[in-house]
Amino acid sequence: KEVQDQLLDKAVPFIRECYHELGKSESETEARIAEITRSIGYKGSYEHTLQELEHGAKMAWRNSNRCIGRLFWESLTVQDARHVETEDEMAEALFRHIETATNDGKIRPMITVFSPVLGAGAAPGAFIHNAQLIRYAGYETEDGIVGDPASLQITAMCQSYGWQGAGTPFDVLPLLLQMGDNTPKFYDIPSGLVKEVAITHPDIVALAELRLKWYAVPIVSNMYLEIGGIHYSAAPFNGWYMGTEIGARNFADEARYNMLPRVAAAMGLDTRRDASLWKDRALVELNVAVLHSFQQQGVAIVDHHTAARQFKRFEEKEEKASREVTGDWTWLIPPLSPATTHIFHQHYSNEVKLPNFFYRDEA
Ligand code: HEM
Ligand code: NRG
Repeated sequence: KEVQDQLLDKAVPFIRECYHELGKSESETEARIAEITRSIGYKGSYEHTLQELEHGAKMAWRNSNRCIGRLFWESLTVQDARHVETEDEMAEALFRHIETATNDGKIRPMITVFSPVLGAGAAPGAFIHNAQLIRYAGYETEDGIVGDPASLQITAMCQSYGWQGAGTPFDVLPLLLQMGDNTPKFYDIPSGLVKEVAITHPDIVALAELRLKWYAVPIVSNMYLEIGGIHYSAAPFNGWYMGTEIGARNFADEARYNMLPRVAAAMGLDTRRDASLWKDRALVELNVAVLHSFQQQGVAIVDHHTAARQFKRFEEKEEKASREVTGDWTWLIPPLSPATTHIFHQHYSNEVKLPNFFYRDEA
């Protein structure tokens, strides 16, 4: 009973806000609320219409405090996969997501929404074990870690279910999928679906010799989507990369690919003294290389200066719509030259509005 009241307490404000934004009439709104109230009383839950799901997902992106890419929230493509019942069907829908979102490099922001977890007696929910649909494996070996150290746990889990990787620094992990209480199943992603970008620098030739590459599309799959009190536990979404995510973090962090010493060596920098700022110089050129390579190979990417200006336009657009922009300053500022963006010099309220995305507990 309490649970049902809590659900209704979230469903009602969502429907009012959603239907207001969609320009629906008072009577249609109240009729829908009455219908949802009946449904929750009768079966403990309710189902979103396709329109509610689509607009709710867009609102969740718009409310994502850590996201600098929110100007484009209205352009989100929603794949409704709520009818999916088996791991095989999940894999099929996710392969379709990867292909549609990649769009040969002209990346489309997209989300695929599977059936929600509805609790006792209800149909089992869908679960994706991977943190992103496409990510590189990480292996503990005698000579240290090979691949992405962030993937050690998921890699070991895939191996425990029978997967074997080639053991290169850039093995694409399989999807590890689960319906309800089933044993997870792994699915290799057809390699033709995984677009990758080889990293070269416009004038530092030696940088290509590091043999770096990265995948084109970040498809986040470790968050659940909450709309009107309903939790969609599998709702992977993607936009395109901001260059610093790859160049200033994935390649640069000591706990990730840790490439700054090798980039500095390729540049012939004096790495004996911190005060030579060799790390900073290596960082800038590594980030130049990432942006250059994606652009040259026709894959959408945004630099942090352009992204910050787009975020400024988002702030102005929201102001016009009489909505307050909330944000998490610590995440919105880029990890490279943060003070060159307006975001650094401003304050943001980190209040959490709904609908939104939240981290899942690990399975
Ligand atoms: C976080 C950029 C699209 C939702 C981020 C971050 C960046 C970013 C740079 C910080 C990531 C980090 O530091 O690890 C962009 C760009 C997009 C885009 C350039 C291009 C269209 C989207 C879409 C959604 C979304 C389509 C959802 C529908 C989020 C969320 C986070 C986030 C929920 C926080 C993730 C977390 O807490 O781990 N985004 N984003 N973004 N973005 Fe976006
Ligand atoms: N930093 C992570 C990706 C996080 C989400 N970033 C986006 N999201 N751009 C990484 O793989 O580097 N998005 O939906 O576009």
